[in-house]
Amino acid sequence: MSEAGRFPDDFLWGVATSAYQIEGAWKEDGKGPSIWDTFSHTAGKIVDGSTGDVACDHYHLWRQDIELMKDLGVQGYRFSVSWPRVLPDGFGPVNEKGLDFYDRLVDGLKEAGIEPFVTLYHWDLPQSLQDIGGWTNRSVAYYFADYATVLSRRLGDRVRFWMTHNEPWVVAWIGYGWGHHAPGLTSARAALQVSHHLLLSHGLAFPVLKDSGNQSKVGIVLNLSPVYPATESEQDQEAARRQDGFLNRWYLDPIFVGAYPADMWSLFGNLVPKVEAGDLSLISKPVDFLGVNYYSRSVVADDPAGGLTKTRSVRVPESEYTEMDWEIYPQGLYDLLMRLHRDYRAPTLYITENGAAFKDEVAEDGSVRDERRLRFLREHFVQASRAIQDKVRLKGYFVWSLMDNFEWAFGYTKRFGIVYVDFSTQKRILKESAKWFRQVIKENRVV
Ligand code: IFM
Repeated sequence: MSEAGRFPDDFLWGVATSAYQIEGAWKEDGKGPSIWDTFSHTAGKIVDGSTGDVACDHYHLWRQDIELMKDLGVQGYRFSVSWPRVLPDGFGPVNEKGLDFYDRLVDGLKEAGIEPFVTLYHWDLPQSLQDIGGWTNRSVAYYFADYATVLSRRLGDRVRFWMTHNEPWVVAWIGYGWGHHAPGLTSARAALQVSHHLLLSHGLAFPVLKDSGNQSKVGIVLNLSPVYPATESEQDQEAARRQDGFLNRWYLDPIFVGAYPADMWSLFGNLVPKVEAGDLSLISKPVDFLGVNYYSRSVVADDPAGGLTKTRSVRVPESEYTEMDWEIYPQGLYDLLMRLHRDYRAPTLYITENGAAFKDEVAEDGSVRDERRLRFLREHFVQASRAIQDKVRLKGYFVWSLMDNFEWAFGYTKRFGIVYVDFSTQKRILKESAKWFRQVIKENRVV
């Protein structure tokens, strides 16, 4: 790559979504309930009282959504499969109609020349598995591997790129540690055990997906956030190291080093998970790629009253923040990619999610002028291109998200899409950022 901001010829541009956030059809065609159906139907859990019952109605509108992607010219589409749509009880009899949906979707994408990137778990655990303890129960990791077998047998002749999990840190801490996400538990011990079982399930599913034919490439997606100390003081630097251990190294080390970070193991004390012999060697089988979800950095100060890691997040007054109140810090993407390259000798990398929520409005002329999102994406693309120039093996970039959708505990109050969705009519409108992205893809450079 010579010219700055130009991407390699084989670079893949895509968009990402997840099943619960867009599909709707929550109890159609034999789908079983997921923990997110239960959670969103529980009063007080979602800020606007909404659910994913209908969401973007993608289950019915998927053809139109493929047309949208075709129009944008994306080369890849990252989506997730709803486990309870395929296996209503999490294991046992397959729901053929549910599996047919993904079969048709994959065919449709292939016909449109769009490469499917399939995530197996993007948070919608079958409720029946939660009834036996969810991810705190080691058996669920084995059920996950069986679920992987079902998918690989049915889709493995056409799907080349598989991701076992999306953001295990979020599943563990926000779902089981702090209770803001399904299943709504609040136990640090559970969160750490869940983290381990998620990684174990990745290790168990990995060979299954590798065997699915078609030279499949298998990876995992982590939410990673470079951590910076609030000041240069030794205490703050130590605090940053702990926070990095908590957010990043607790997942990266088992996968790339085959061990949990010793400093964190001792910090967690008697909360550490039960790990059986052989688990870490399964978890550390070399992945074909790492999926990186990057949204923001983390700036922390030492704080003895600051929970497990004894840290406190610090706001940066001169920075701009998104609707999620996440600091916009494009340079963090470059720092993160370089660190993965340097410290972990990461194999192929994909940015599997990057994007931002802003207040979008439809103007009188019907357009949605989301200049801030456009600027956000442009600045992050520039950092990605810098990292490639510095030899990082970054092979693709998926914008989160194709369209506005159900943003978990925030319901429909946060819009991340490059396509606007009017949830009362299901009308889709390309935002300005989407039109600009189309041009980036066409020219394969930051325009
Ligand atoms: O919407 C989520 C997605 O499901 C996982 N990564 C972060 C996104 C924005 O919060």
